[in-house]
Amino acid sequence: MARKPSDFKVADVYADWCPGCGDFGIMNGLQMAFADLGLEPHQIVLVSGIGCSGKEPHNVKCYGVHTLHGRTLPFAMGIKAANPNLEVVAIGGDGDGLGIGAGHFVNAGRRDLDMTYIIHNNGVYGLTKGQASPTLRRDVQTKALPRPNINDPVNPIGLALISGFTFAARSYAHDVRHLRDTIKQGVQHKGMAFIECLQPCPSYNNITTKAWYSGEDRKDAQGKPQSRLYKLDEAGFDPVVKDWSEDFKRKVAALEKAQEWGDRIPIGVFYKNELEPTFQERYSKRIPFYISKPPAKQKLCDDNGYSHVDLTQFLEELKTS
Ligand SMILES: Cc1ncc(C[n+]2csc(CCOP(=O)(O)OP(=O)(O)O)c2C)c(N)n1
Ligand SMILES: [Mg+2]
Repeated sequence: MARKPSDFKVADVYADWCPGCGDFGIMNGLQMAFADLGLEPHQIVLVSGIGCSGKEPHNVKCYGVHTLHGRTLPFAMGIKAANPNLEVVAIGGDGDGLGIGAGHFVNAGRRDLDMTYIIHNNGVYGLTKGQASPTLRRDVQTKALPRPNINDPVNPIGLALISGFTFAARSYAHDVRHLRDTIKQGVQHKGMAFIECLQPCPSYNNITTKAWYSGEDRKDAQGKPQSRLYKLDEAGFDPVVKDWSEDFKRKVAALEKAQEWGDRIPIGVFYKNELEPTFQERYSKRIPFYISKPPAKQKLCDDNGYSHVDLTQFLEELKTS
């Protein structure tokens, strides 16, 4: 049955983000992408961390888990490893994924499970009232900061590339069609896909606002705003690694693009490599029935509740060691 975005709406939950928050756009982008991909709600698990962004699973009809701050990825990777037949999408804030959760981010790239991770990049800790997040640039002073930010930012696309993510893309919360298409590409990608979603925070980030992204401050002679965002595919950028010999070249080109900020900000796919075997493929080589009978589908006990695993010998060994 063909699905519609409204099939992924949750009727009885009030989305309590601030008016104008980019989280609404990301929610719509997810619902549109899932519908276009022909997925059923029961096939998807949306896993979030703590932050305003952490509320996405409340508002999208599918399985959802709102986990601990910074622990989005280990939780989501555990679900995917236990049941590789599920479509797992991890989601969280820039503080959640690049501050407290940064170690998990790096190790997620290294493992390359076949799933998707989306970071809401608003430059602030929105939920806790606007402290500087790890992506806020040095010397920038958003309105909750008593002084300009003293630290340098993390580059999310750059970190994804060097950590081993096999797909790295960026989109924008207020360009929902672009975001929908980017999420679709991320979900369809064979391997660990990372999507940075630029997102204004109307309450606490008064610097990179919606008006700033759309270039309201720099109109042309006809009075038309000159958007700071431009699309990589329209600029002729090719992110796809077709042969290992060109991998380094594509990574360097992607890193160069990831450095661009300010007057021109690229969105779209920076890097894509499907030559790398995924965690699922590597694991299936060791355990051939891993996909057909993954851990989540195996019986742990008999009908009387007794474990199928006989721990007697193990316990005896423990006693004597
Ligand atoms: C272990 C732990 N440390 C700190 C907090 C407080 N806290 C809640 S949300 C948050 C940051 C949220 O920022 P971000 O991840 O960027 O999400 P946003 O609200 O901007 O979407 C912090 C520090 C917490 N909940 N748990
Ligand atoms: Mg944030």
